[in-house]
Amino acid sequence: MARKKIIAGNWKMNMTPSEAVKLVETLKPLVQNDEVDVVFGVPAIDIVPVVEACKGTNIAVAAENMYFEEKGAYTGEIAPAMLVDAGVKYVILGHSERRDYFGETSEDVNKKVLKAFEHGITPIMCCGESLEQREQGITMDWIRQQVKVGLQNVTADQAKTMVIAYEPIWAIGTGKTATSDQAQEICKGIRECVAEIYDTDTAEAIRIQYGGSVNAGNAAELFAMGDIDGGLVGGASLKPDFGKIVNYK
Ligand code: G2H
Repeated sequence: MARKKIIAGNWKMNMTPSEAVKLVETLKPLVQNDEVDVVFGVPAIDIVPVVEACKGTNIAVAAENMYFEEKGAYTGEIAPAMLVDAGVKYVILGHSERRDYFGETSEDVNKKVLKAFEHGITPIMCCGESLEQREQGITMDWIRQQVKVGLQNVTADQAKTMVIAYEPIWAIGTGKTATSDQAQEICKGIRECVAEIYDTDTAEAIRIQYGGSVNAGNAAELFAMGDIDGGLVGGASLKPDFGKIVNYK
């Protein structure tokens, strides 16, 4: 079964609401491609205007984070039901910036993944190694651990619908992209890990993105690899180049 590519922008903390709407207007005509799923991952305050601006297009909107409780006294957090009500379809969870700067653990990520499924939001669960871990030769062990913990109590049927984003930390926003062979090797390893946890059908269905300095010049080569089902794109998703990435072929 051929997996549909999914190409998601991760705007990070970059656009005010009015800038976000302008960016949507710029990108809308450039990201028309029914052969891929196109997602804009946007800051919480941009979600409502961006969903509105994307109405009638092929673009789905993702949140960049979400809390794992239903509601209550969690000042500053965003509940899953709030995202659903605002029209969000995906949520980026466990990005390395959240893990490194805000202390998110794989256990937290797992709670969020389960809660997202409860609310019908598709998780884009991130994993990735540091440069130090790569140099120590423990990349795959580390990522297998992140994936296994992140997927605890997720059913096979749920896992089939979700997205895992492999993002080597040393390639994020640095301009250093993993080579297509390096990215393929780890994405294949993640798929094998999913097959061990569940079965081959689940491993064949789950979509695995590569993220880390994806740009208009390297997208085609990365996305041509057998186990790379698209990309999670940071810096280049804020520019018209994102249209070239979506239409990478
Ligand atoms: C990795 C990526 C988006 P960039 O964080 O998730 O960002 O493409 O800027 O490296």
